[in-house]
Amino acid sequence: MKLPRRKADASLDDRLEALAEAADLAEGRLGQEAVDHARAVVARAGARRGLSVEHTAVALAGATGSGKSSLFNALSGTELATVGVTRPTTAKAQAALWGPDGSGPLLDWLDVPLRHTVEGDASGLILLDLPDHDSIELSHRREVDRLVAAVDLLVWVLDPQKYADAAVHERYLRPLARHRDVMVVVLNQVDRLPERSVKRCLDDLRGLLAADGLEGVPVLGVSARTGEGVPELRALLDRQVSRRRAWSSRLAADVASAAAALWADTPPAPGQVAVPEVAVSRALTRALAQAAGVPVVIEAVAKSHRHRSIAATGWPVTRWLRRLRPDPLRRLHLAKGARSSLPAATAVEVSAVDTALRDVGAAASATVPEPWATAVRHAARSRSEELTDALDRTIAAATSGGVSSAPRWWRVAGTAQWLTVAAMVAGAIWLLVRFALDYLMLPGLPTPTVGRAPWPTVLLLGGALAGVLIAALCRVFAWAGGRRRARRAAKELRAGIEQVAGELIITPARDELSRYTRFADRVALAAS
Ligand SMILES: Nc1nc2c(ncn2[C@@H]2O[C@H](COP(=O)(O)OP(=O)(O)OP(=O)(O)O)[C@@H](O)[C@H]2O)c(=O)[nH]1
Ligand SMILES: [Mg+2]
Repeated sequence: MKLPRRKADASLDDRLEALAEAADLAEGRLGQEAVDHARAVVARAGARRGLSVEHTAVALAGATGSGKSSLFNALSGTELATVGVTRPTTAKAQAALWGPDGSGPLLDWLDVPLRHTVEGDASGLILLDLPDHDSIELSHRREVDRLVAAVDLLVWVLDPQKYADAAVHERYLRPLARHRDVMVVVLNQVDRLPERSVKRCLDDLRGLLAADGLEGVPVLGVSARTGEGVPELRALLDRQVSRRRAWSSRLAADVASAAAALWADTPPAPGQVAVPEVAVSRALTRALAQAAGVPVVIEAVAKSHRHRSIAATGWPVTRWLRRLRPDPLRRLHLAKGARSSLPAATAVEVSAVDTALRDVGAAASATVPEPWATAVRHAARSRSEELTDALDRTIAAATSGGVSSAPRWWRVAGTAQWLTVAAMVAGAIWLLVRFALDYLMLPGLPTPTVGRAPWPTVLLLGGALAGVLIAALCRVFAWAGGRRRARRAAKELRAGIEQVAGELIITPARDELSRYTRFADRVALAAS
């Protein structure tokens, strides 16, 4: 993905802010080194911006014996720096100041106590002679690294013998590929080369620099001994110093490097990150429902309704038997907070949930590069420990009424059933009275008939038959009602489970995706 040029480059302020936020967002996701580096850049930029912008700190850096101190003297027209034959010579950096007013805090921050004022113009140039970067002395290398990271402009002093040394190219020049605007490379000691070799040597050096990613960086052939090329170098530095922008170009290059290190590759343009929409999948809901025992609960809802329906509308003669049996829903102890008696998820169910979670993670992270993809997958599982409890609560809430309200027809059927019992009892008493009168040989009562059937018999048998028929009919209704309630409960439970999955699985994954898109956007802005 190529970074499109923005119409108006973002300000350094915006880019620094973006880098700081990108570092915070990358915390725990990307390598700590890149995150720390980005934070160090932000901190350094904050410090440098608070110091003199009227001064430009220029460092002469290079291998031991390349002639940094000699060039320092040649540029400043002094003998301030010790030029030695024993290597290494320079142990502590020192500064030559052209116009020292107001440079104190900047030099304090650079931690360069050795300072000399150069008489003459007060351009604001601060020239620093550094120790050798390839030193056998660790303290020298530390000093060099500290100052190379902090100064506004870098002059790499190479010499004909060592200009191709891997040390300077690999350790310094290549990582500073984004700093070509604040860098000058000089090939010192050209007086030691036959004239015809100078150009060839400089071309060779340019080729090496291009391979380092530093194509177009100014390369000058100079001699600190004869003074050749020194005025040109001085003029080049003066141009940079008079612009008073090297400090901000340097910080901008630092921000770009740090942003690139955070991204590791070319960052996408802001707002161009493809982020998948993650939703609760059907497979996930199904797996969670199975593992949470939803089918058992739904079945119990249907059975409970039938159980209570029969208890309310069954044949009164036998319905009390039904009351002795427990309600199938209550038997599951689904009340909130209580330990339910739902069977624990089987290994197959657990692994189905696992697969569903993995699928969600894979779908969510599909268009996201590593290591963010891993972070998204982790996020999808980050709260999976909470699933069991949350699902239990959802089931408890969905069935909290436990038993549904009694439908009105139960009352009607119940009353009808009592009427059938009343008819039976009336018929039975009537028959008993008749039987007693007969037994006592008393004159019998007149017995009205329905067709040819006597009334008491009709009442007794008809009541019994009607009771059984009503009970049978009610069973059909109860069965249908149970099914309906089970469907409603299933729907409610599905909605509840989707909500739990949304909260505990999808939202963390989405949050991580948003974190990634924000990060990508911030990095792209910082790198612009
Ligand atoms: N012929 C020639 N010799 C030079 C030139 N510049 C420096 N030298 C010599 O190279 C040797 C090292 O010079 P320095 O200026 O001390 O080198 P340096 O880079 O400061 O070395 P360190 O302080 O050890 O890092 C000295 O003997 C200088 O006289 C040059 O342009 N031409
Ligand atoms: Mg020196």
